[in-house]
Amino acid sequence: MLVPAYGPMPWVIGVVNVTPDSFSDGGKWLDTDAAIAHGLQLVADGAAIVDVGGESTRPGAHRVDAVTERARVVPVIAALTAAGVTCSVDTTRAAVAEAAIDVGVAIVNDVSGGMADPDMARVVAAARVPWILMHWRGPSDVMQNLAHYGDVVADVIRELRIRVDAAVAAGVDERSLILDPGLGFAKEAEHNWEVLRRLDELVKAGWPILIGASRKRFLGALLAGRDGTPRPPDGREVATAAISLLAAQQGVWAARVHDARSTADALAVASAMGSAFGAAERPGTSPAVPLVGVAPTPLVPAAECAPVTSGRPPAPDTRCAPSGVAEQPPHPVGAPQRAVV
Ligand code: PMM
Repeated sequence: MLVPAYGPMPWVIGVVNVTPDSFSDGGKWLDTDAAIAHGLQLVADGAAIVDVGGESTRPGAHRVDAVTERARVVPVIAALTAAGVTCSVDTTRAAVAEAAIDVGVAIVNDVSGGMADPDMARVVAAARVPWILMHWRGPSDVMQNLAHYGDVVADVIRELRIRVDAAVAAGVDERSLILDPGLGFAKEAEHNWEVLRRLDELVKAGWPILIGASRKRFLGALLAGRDGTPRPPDGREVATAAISLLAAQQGVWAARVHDARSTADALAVASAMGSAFGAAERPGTSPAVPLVGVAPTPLVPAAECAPVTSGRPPAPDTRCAPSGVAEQPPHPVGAPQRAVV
């Protein structure tokens, strides 16, 4: 399968952390039934995709074993997929990704960009599922020691290109890749803000871009009280939605958030106002046009797709869809989005 097409607005990816220790919602969805119910709620709130993870990646986190991680995510993904929800699995382990694929996961979200498990590329290539490659410099317990950059945006793009080349060399279809600058991963607040300010440069590099700013520590610091106490994670939703909107303006493909409703609402406002967020920025697209009531670029059936030149994914007018997949409808204001995968 190839990457879900761009929507008129970025897709909202809702997060379900089936973990006891994630920084913002640890323990809330560790129970399988609670996690499933939360995934369904995220969709009702406007998420197009639900990202299910079984291992915390917060700074300083220690690893869980693969058996535990798999046991957390597989039943949740199986149930959500059976209910018609498009799911991604947030894992750096090939064995967990494989088990998730077996129960219908549509996308692999790998915060290590394929670096943590050398077998991941093989699994993704064999299953032909879209693969989110995040910018990563090392595991959570050491990553903040690695936050040294010359020009953070240029460095992130360069290091992500290396991950793309490695994926392609391992047999992964380049058109199935989504890139993510990895906000908060080996990055201090100033790096996160610089990346967000210059997201358009990442978008222009040519791949669909996902951002994951939701509730992150740099927002807690931004919104700190007068005494300097960081705002707790559940008070960072408005800031998260503001970032989603500003990222939409720069042409990102999707925003990964814990609270789907606030981001979906912000994007619905932009859509209702006829904003053409990102249309001018996306590779190969011509000048911005109002998106409300305008059908998205038709998708080309996979069989008719031209091969991709390395380093430059197809322009949207040659954007590919898997055979038999319907083109996505324009983003309906107020209604949940559905992804095309
Ligand atoms: N951030 C977290 C986890 N997974 N995946 C992607 N692609 N991008 C991110 O920024 C990202 C991620 C951090 O932990 P959380 O699940 O509590 O948000």
